Amino acid sequence: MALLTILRYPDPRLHKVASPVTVFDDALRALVRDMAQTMYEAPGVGLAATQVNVHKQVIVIDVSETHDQLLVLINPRILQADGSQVCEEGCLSVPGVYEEVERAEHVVVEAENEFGGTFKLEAEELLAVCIQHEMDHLKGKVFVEYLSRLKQTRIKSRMQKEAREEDKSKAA
Ligand code: GNR
Ligand code: NI
Repeated sequence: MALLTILRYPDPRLHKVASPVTVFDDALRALVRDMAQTMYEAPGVGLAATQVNVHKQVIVIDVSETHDQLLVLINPRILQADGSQVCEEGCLSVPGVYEEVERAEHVVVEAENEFGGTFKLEAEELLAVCIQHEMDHLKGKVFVEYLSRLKQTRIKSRMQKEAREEDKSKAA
């Protein structure tokens, strides 16, 4: 098992579009395990492969309080989306930023698991939000892109400043 490095906004690699998974092998299952470990350790309720610089359609999610309900979504596609909800979102790639985003209230998703089996999942509330947030990552979209240009600019400069300060304290 290994912890993976999470890319920080505004890293341009967060805007790459992920390719579908075609081979369901041990390397894929190792990636899923490492992503799950990285998500639990962060801690976060979801992680997309894009965030660990792997540009394949792989997502792990666990919104349970007990952290024992791991969901693995490979090549996810939305079959149905309806209603709307506003949720305060955060992102492991944009630490410290929490902003409200409007999403579908209810989604039906089809995906493969890490063994290549296809399943359907119906979700609402935080799980539905999380699925949409992670699927955006696979398309190269970060949640701050839903905010005003002014907020995006402020968040970008705050992240860049924090990255510079971290580099300085590492050098010292
Ligand atoms: O840990 C996370 N929490 C969260 C809270 C509200 C809406 C979405 C999320 S996803 C986020 C982890 C993450 O960055 N996934 O990409
Ligand atoms: Ni995120």
